[in-house]
Parts: sequence; C-alpha cells; structure tokens
Amino acid sequence: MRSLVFILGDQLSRDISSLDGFDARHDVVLMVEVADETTYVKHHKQKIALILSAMRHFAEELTRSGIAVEYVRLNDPNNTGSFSGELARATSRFKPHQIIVTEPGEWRVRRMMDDWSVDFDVPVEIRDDDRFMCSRAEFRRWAGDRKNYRMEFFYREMRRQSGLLMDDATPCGDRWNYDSENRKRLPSSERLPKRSTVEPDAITTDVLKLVAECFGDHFGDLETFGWAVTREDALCALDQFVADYLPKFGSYQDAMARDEPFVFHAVLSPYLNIGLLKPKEVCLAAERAFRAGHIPLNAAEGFIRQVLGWREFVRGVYWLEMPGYAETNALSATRPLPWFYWSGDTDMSCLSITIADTRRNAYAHHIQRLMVTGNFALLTGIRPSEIEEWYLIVYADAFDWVELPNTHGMVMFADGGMLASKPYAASGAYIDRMSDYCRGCRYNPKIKLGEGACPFNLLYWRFIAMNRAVLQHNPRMRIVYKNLDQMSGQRLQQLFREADEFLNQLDQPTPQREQQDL
Ligand code: DLZ
Ligand code: SF4
Repeated sequence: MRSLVFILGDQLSRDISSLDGFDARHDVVLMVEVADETTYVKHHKQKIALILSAMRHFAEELTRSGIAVEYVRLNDPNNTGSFSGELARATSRFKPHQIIVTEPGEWRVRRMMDDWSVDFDVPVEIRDDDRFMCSRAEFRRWAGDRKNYRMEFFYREMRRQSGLLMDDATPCGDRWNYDSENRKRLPSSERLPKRSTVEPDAITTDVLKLVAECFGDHFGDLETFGWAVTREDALCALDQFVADYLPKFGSYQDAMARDEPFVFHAVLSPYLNIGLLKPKEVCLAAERAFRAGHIPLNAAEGFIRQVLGWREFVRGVYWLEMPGYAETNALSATRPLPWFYWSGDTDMSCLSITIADTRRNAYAHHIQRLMVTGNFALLTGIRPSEIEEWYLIVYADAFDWVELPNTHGMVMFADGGMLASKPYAASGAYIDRMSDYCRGCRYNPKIKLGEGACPFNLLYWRFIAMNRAVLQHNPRMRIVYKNLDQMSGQRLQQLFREADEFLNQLDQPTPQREQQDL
C-alpha cells in the first residue's frame, strides 16, 4: 500500500485536498469516531449525531465508489479514543509509505499533527484546505502589517477577486454593502414557509441511539434532530433556502421572533462547516437567483457577505493570530458563566427563548448569538474562555476556527478591537426594536431604572462606565461617553446599585445544579 489518507469529521467533501491523486488500487482512507473528539468539550447531542451520521454516510459513499475505507466506530472494542491512537493502529496495520491529511480546522489538532511523522516513523503530508475561497497565504498577504483587521475591506477585495455580484469592476447596484437595508423587524402578519427536515434513515437512527446512550448528560434535545447528513440532502436544503427564504433574508436578517427561531436564515452553516456544501456554490446559487430576478440585491449581497466576507475573514484571522489570540482579555472579564445558559431558567425572556431555541435546534441565528446571549455575556463580563466554550458546545456549526474569532473578537471584544471596530453592546431598546421577546417579559425595556427596569439597560451603562479606560478613545464610542457624562451622579449611583444587585443574585450558586437535567 502507498498512502493512508486520514479524513476528519469536518472534511466530508469528495474534493477534499487529501484525496487528490488517490490511487484506489493501493491507497486506503481512514475515518475514526473517537471519544476525545466527542468529549473534549461536551458538544450538543445533535452536533455529535450530525457529525457521526454524516461521517458514516460519507464513508459509505466512498466505499460505493470503489475506495477502500477503514472506518472505526465509537464503540469498537479496540478503539483507543484518540486521533493519534487510531492513526497509530492503522499505521501498524497497513504499513503505509506515507500519511496524507488535509490541515484541520482547529489549532489543537494541528499541533497534534506535528508529532505524527516522528511518532509513526512515516512521512506525513499536511495539505492546505482549499475548500475556502481565500487561502491562509492569501489572507496573510492581505493582512500585511495591519494591526487590526476590518471585514469590509477584506470583503471588497474578495468580491473583486471572485467576481461575485460584480458588473466588471463595479459592485452590482454601485454599492458594496446593503447592511442598512437589512434591519427590518418581522411583522406579526408575516407567514414563513414551513422548514423541511430530513427523516432519519437507518444509519442516523443507529447514531441517534448511540448518542442517547453515550452522551445523555450532554446539553441539548435529540428528538428534534432533522439535519441533512448527506451532500444530496444538503443540496436540497440549499435549493429550499434559495427558493423560499432568501428573497426575504436580506430585509429580516437581524429580526428575532419567539415562534420563528430560524426567521429567513439559511441554516446551512453546519453543512458548510463539515464539508457537505461548498462556500463557492452557495454564493453562486444566491447570485444566480439575483441575476434571474428572483431575489432582490439586498438579499443576495447580505447572504454573500456572510459567506464570502465574514466566514473567510474569521478563518483568516484565526490562523494568523492563533495561538496567542485566545489568551487576550482586553476588558479583564472574569465572571463565571451563569448556570441559566444551560438550564434556560431565567425570567429575561429574550435569553430564555434564545437558550430554548439553542437546546431544541443546536442552532440560533447570528443576532440571537450576538445581541442576546453574546450581549449579555459582554455586559456582565463573563470570562471569555467560559463563554467561548459554551458557544463551541451548543451550536451544530461550531468549530474552533469559526467560533473562537466570532466569540472572542466580535462578541466579547476580548481582542481589544483587532476584529471589530467597537463592542456590540446594546441596551434593551435594541432587543425590543428587533424582536417580540419583550412582550410578556417580566421586565420592561422602556424602564431604565427602578422597579421593572430591563437588566440590559442597567448593565449597558455599567459596562460603559466600567470600561471607560479601554473604550473612551474609540471614535465610535464618543457619543456614548458624552451621554454617560451627562448623567447625574445620583442617577449613576442608583444605576450601579441596581446593576450590582442584579449581578450579585446572578453569582449566587444554584442549588442542586448537578442534578438538573441538561
Ligand atoms: C466535532 C467532532 C466530533 C464530535 N467527533 C468527531 C469524531 O468522532 N471523529 C472525527 O474525525 N471528527 C470529529 N469531530 C470533528 C473534529 O473535532 C474536527 O475535525 C477537529 O475539530 C478538527 O477541525
Ligand atoms: Fe430581554 Fe429586557 Fe426585553 Fe426582557 S425586557 S426580553 S430582559 S430586553
């Protein structure tokens, strides 16, 4: 045998670079389900089920096409439980001349790979992951000696380079960005088309059983599992998105609604991030729909900006700045994560709804993530590593390369502004404007102080005041500090007192938290 090609659980693409030049007469693919990956954080049950089922389907597809696959199941009695252990077993069994692998999406695993060639005494070729539209080298060139990175400039460069939504050298509609047209609240009369889910087949049913047995104490519901686990079904989800949701995705991109957890969002990120869909093809699908006159420009541009702009951008920042990136804590945030992030047990209805959606679907859309759970973590000063781990656990699409910059930089401003030009801090008024969550909440977003005041209002000004040293010279924060300085000392004192009372009860240890059912 010549090559052992090791394919990881988020590399489920037929054109993954590790398969380039694969010789079916001699080479073997290795895929492994291992305890280390399922438990290095306690992933949402649906996330584990999605990855394991998609891995099993992918292995079947490879086998059908004549590729020899060595597939190790989680409950195989000889399973060593780790990537390195399984690679060691496969190497001694197949005695390959070389091991080929595509670079992983996580620094932790990349470091592991450094040891493999010495440990197994076999050359290890680590290939670039060319499923992204911007390679790590191209991003490094773009970044040059910039001290901080702004998505908007990178995005324009990517538009020019890819030709997406371009009329020769000019952006379609003569504007790069239609963000200002993407902030409508969802009217209560708006009826959304029903989302279709994929009925579990025999493979998925087996995996669901396995996950229920082995990971019963992990966060999240399993009964609602309806993810696509094959490329074919992921392509159907893409078609449905373009036809039914994309036309209004632009206008309602930032809207939140208690009975519509997905609003008009694509919900394709898990498929993109494990390799069932390709970023270029989803962008092209949106562009085609626009050119054919089926969707408005603000929808096509808003969607393409997320995939071609933001997704590629955070991946570039991750690889450029790791491992030091994760260590920064610009706002010195040290509060432990409140227990209600797991239980959903809070009387702030925006948070309880978002957490319930997350538990049920292993998904929340970007404004729920940024402006509800994220905003609360920012305002209360949760320790970045704790909230990062939460995001990595609870979302089906969360892999370190994408989750970390989004949480550390965008949500928590822990990088001091390397990635975002100002913290995304907001009071209750923002949540009230963009959602129907406040209706029925025990608090009132219009009350700033005293009985019934929305905690976001108290916490917002406390956050602004407490972080003056770091933020006051930021040009985008100037008006905020001007407003703060106009508040009377007495008002500020009351605000701090009430905010601290709220925070003190947040810090109370919850009795019997271990017994609570996640
Ligand atoms: C996230 C995950 C899980 C839950 N399980 C596995 C697994 O059993 N086998 C595997 O190959 N990959 C898994 N993954 C995805 C890996 O954690 C992912 O490939 C690494 O984080 C590197 O990006
Ligand atoms: Fe959230 Fe405040 Fe609105 Fe309640 S009133 S839902 S806490 S923003």
